[in-house]
Amino acid sequence: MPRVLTTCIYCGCGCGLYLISDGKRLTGAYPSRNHPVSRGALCVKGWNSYEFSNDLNRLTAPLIKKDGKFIPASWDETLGLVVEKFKHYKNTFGPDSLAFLSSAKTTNEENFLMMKLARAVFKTNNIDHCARLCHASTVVGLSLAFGGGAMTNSINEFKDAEVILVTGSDTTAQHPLIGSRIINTVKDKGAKLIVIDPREIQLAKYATIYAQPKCGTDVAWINGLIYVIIAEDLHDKKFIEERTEGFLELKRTVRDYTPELVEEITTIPKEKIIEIARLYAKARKSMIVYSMGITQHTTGVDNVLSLANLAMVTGHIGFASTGVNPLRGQNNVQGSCDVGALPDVYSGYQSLVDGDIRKKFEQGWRVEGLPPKAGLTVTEIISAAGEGRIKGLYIMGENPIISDPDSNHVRKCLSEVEFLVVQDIFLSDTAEYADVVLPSASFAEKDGTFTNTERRVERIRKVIDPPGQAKADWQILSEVARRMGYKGMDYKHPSEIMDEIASLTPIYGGITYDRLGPYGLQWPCPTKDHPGTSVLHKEKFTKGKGTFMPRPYIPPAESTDEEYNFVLTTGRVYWHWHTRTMTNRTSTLEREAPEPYVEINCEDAEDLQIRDDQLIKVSSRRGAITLKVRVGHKVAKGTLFIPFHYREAAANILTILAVDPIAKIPEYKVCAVKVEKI
Ligand SMILES: Nc1nc2c(c(=O)[nH]1)N[C@H]1C(S)=C(S)[C@@H](COP(=O)(O)OP(=O)(O)OC[C@H]3O[C@@H](n4cnc5c(=O)[nH]c(N)nc54)[C@H](O)[C@@H]3O)O[C@H]1N2
Ligand SMILES: Nc1nc2c(c(=O)[nH]1)N[C@H]1C(S)=C(S)[C@@H](COP(=O)(O)OP(=O)(O)OC[C@H]3O[C@@H](n4cnc5c(=O)[nH]c(N)nc54)[C@H](O)[C@@H]3O)O[C@H]1N2
Ligand code: SF4
Ligand SMILES: [Mo]
Repeated sequence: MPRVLTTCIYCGCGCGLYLISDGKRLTGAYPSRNHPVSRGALCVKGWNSYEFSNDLNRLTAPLIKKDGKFIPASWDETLGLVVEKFKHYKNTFGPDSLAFLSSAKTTNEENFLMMKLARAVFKTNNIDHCARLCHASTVVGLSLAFGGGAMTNSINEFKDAEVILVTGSDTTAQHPLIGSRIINTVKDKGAKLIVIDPREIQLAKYATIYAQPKCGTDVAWINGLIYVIIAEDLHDKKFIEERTEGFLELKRTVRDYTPELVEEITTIPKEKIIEIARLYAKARKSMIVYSMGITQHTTGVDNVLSLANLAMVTGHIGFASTGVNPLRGQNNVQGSCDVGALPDVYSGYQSLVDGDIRKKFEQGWRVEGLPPKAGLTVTEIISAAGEGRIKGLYIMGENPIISDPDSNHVRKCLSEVEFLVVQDIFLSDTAEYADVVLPSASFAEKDGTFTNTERRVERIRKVIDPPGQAKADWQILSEVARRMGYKGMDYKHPSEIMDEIASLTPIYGGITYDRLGPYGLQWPCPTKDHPGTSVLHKEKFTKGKGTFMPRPYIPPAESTDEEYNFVLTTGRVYWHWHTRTMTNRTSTLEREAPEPYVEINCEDAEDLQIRDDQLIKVSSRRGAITLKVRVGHKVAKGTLFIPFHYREAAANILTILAVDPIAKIPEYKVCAVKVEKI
């Protein structure tokens, strides 16, 4: 059977896998034995990643909505309509009446083209993507502290860590191949694991210390650890002196966070705070791993800054098996940020406020007048669409009806926007609201690159043809540009787009398809002979000195009260992917987790007289859903957990549209709800 080496479509681990086909359809997938991440293994999603592409419900023709019904149309007619509408809005209401949501499911080349289309052709910076909902706090926070917002170290370094502190990351479920590395290091090499998570996740079983904080109290316990570290003289004075600034301010801020106070705020026993501080600080090689439990808060940036403080105060950064390691979620969310699908930067995080950089892109793209003002973020775009400020909205490979906070608000906004284009591989819940739907090729049907969580730029390769008239996203975007009269977006192959990215983006400067080989290259890779970089901030931080930015503890936007007396936190399960467009079309995955549920603590279940599997109603100030309960010990008393995958009982009907003031990330991890038996 023909087999092709490619990269998994699901998570940011970026496993290498072979797809097998019979020439027409995909028939299987298996791991690459020598790949640096997968090393002969895949998780269940990787093994089954071939199935959804074959689904009979794939979009196969462009669709135009007429009298509320989708009618198949030609590419010519459909793109003609898109360009006519977008041109009209641009000319009548100005470029900022348009907005673009890009996609971390698509390639670097496609994200680069979407931002080029928005900026060079339509002259707006209203472009963003799901990183806003995900690691926006990381991009802002780690840039402020270190000068760069990416994972500081690499997956292969987990094996030599002495201590691994995991917080707000259900690693074995969401980054399984990293989860198994962590478990192996603990079991085979005796590394110590610290897990701090409001849910007793699988990794807690392997932990030397497991602590269960109240949701949304992270700054408090992190400041508490730093308090103990300084009080017990465990801080790295040489590192602080030589490589950082702002230590005195840190000292001043954390001196209030005694273990007693921290216990009061977080419910973590004070002895545990002391024990964790000692364990993390005393080891030479301590790694911090975090994900959405840290970022998805109105204090997301504060949380990230606090973790950066913790790493710097102990000197646990700048060499192998240390660092602050945000696990990036989508297969290509790292890359979508890297190539500039963000409202305030071009590719390589180059600021669009900087006139010289704008000039460089104007010359590279042969255009004039690139807009200098930062654009709107995801949630701002959706609200602006509802208010009529955005007239034309182009969504590629995102499903905000299910994934954005406060779904009822999103539904209202998307039903009111004048003209909505959705480009997807399936007719998603969001596509139902569209005026025009454009059918895309899946990851198995095109060439390109994804960048994984450890900054590894890897190839994906075409295995089969797309179904019907579906086209690769980069081809569709190029065609829109061409029809707008722009001549700078004709490419024969995505490798030419990568050459353009490299020419304009210093951190990708040395990357070419020829050089990527089977296992990719890790950026920064500035020149054609550079081998790539596994550890960041080695001799000095990207910004020079690392900056301590201490933050006080601030409670979440919504707290519980007499009526809404439960804290709801939301997240994911091992078997499903986000809005389930792909995993609900994969038999093995769908069989394992076919329906929505809410986790509740045994004591609460007893108080409320509800049994396992019983249907209950959960409501917030935004809406209500009905779903089955799972009674257990995973969450503490007073807390509920709902996976947000299921349209049948969408968790985001309940969540709150409150965002971090700087990163604009929504507070998906805390809101107040009530529970009723039905
Ligand atoms: N199977 C599967 N894998 C995925 C995905 C998927 O949909 N399905 N999505 C991918 C994407 S895009 C992402 S971003 C990642 C997300 O990966 P994770 O961040 O690991 O996943 P989540 O389930 O969102 O939440 C992580 C943890 O945060 C904890 N948590 C909740 N509230 C708090 C809090 O206040 N403080 C702290 N410290 N922890 C808290 C939860 O209990 C949970 O264990 O996963 C990626 N991998
Ligand atoms: N309550 C709650 N909500 C959350 C979160 C949470 O923890 N709790 N997490 C947030 C996070 S971290 C994230 S990343 C977001 C994810 O939110 P989304 O990005 O909206 O979720 P996905 O389901 O991954 O959407 C990807 C879409 O791309 C389509 N697609 C797949 N491949 C291709 C392709 O090659 N081309 C095109 N054009 N389309 C393609 C899929 O069919 C799907 O419709 O959800 C956020 N929402
Ligand atoms: S760990 Fe992530 S990249 Fe690897 S096979 Fe599983 S979903 Fe795919
Ligand atoms: Mo994410």
